[in-house]
Amino acid sequence: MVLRDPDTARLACLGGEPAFERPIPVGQLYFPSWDRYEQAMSGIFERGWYTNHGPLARELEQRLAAFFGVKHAVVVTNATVGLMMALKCLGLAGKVLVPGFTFVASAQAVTWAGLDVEFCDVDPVTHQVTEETLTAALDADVSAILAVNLWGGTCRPTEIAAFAREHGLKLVFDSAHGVGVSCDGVSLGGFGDAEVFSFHATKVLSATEGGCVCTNDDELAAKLRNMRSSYGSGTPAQVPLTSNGRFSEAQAAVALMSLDDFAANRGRNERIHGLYRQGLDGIAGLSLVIPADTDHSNYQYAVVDVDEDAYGLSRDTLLKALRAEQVIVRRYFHPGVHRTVPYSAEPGRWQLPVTDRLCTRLLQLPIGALVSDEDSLQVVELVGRIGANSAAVAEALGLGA
Ligand code: T4K
Repeated sequence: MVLRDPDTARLACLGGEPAFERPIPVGQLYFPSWDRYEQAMSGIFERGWYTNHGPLARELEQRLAAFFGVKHAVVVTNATVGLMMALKCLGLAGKVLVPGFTFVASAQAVTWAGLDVEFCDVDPVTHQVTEETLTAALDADVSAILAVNLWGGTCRPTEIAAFAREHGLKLVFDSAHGVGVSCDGVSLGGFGDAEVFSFHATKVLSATEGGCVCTNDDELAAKLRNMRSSYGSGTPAQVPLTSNGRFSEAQAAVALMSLDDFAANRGRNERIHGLYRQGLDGIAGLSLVIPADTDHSNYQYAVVDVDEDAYGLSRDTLLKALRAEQVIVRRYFHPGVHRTVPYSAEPGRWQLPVTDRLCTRLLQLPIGALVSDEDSLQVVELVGRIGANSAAVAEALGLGA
């Protein structure tokens, strides 16, 4: 990434040139070199087999099962479809507990599966669901929990699984952020009835679009494979509906290369995350969120908590000032899912003070393939300079300090 001279540049929101010549986005965007991609694609063209459980998709399923340490890894079009299928295959009825602080897809999948969403809050420090936040939302109509492992951290899945067992609830983990993450030495993948991972381009393990459902339950795996397409595959199993959640050979080729590169890409993320942490430590009011309860994170996101009083600017003003510099920061998640359609049709039904508060404070910084060490240092420098000029920045952006 080419930087303009940081010493002479004025902040872009104060009339200077953007610090970066090209946008640097949030999102991992780790992709193989063109040569490797071309070679993989030419193999697919030679075989003339492009989708419908081809050899690369089958190889990927085997390698993923070993990677996650599970009996079955069922690859699917994306994590959203994987969540919908897992919930549907479990034959649930009534309500499913879902955190309000998550990506909309978590709750939408529950609704698509014909179930009712019951939102719960999250822990203010870890941002994850806990036994306490689940208990506060639990009632007799709840049949399952959709727990989310956020940010490359975990919600302590062993404890959540014990809670689900104690209350006779099914348990699915939305581990869209959690590829290669472990808790107490155990990899995510085998917890609960099923765990669902995302291989979107913005994830550490990428298939461009993609995901997988992991389970140790043979019957559930057979159902998932039969629900994944209109004609089923593998062991026949009765399912209430079929769909098209198939994985193409092109997706599988990219995912296999991404799996080869995973350790290196994770290591690179760890380094950038460390640089952000070190740099932000010296800026009042800002702190980098450490992925919760994991001994091995993938550093899927670099999440900053903005304390407006101490930093001098709100999260949203900082976001605008950074975007003016071509640092394309995001505010995951905003607003809380309970405030989005269709759930917002019942205003006031869910009181989620922690979720609401986090939605105003968190900002994701660029991390992944397009971010060099130098870029991350430059981002930290910009964040410091924006804070040091808080009054002028607030006035220029018209947002109030
Ligand atoms: N559960 C959770 C907890 C999730 O976070 C997600 C998805 C899911 C379930 C569902 O997983 P999938 O069904 O997607 O497999 C992004 C991702 O699309 C989404 O996968 C992710 N989580 C969510 C948190 O973020 P957007 O709408 O913010 O992405 P987008 O397109 O704005 O991209 C982010 C940045 O990356 C932008 O600055 C542009 C840049 N970008 C993106 C793409 C796709 C590129 O430069 N090139 C690209 O190809 O949702």
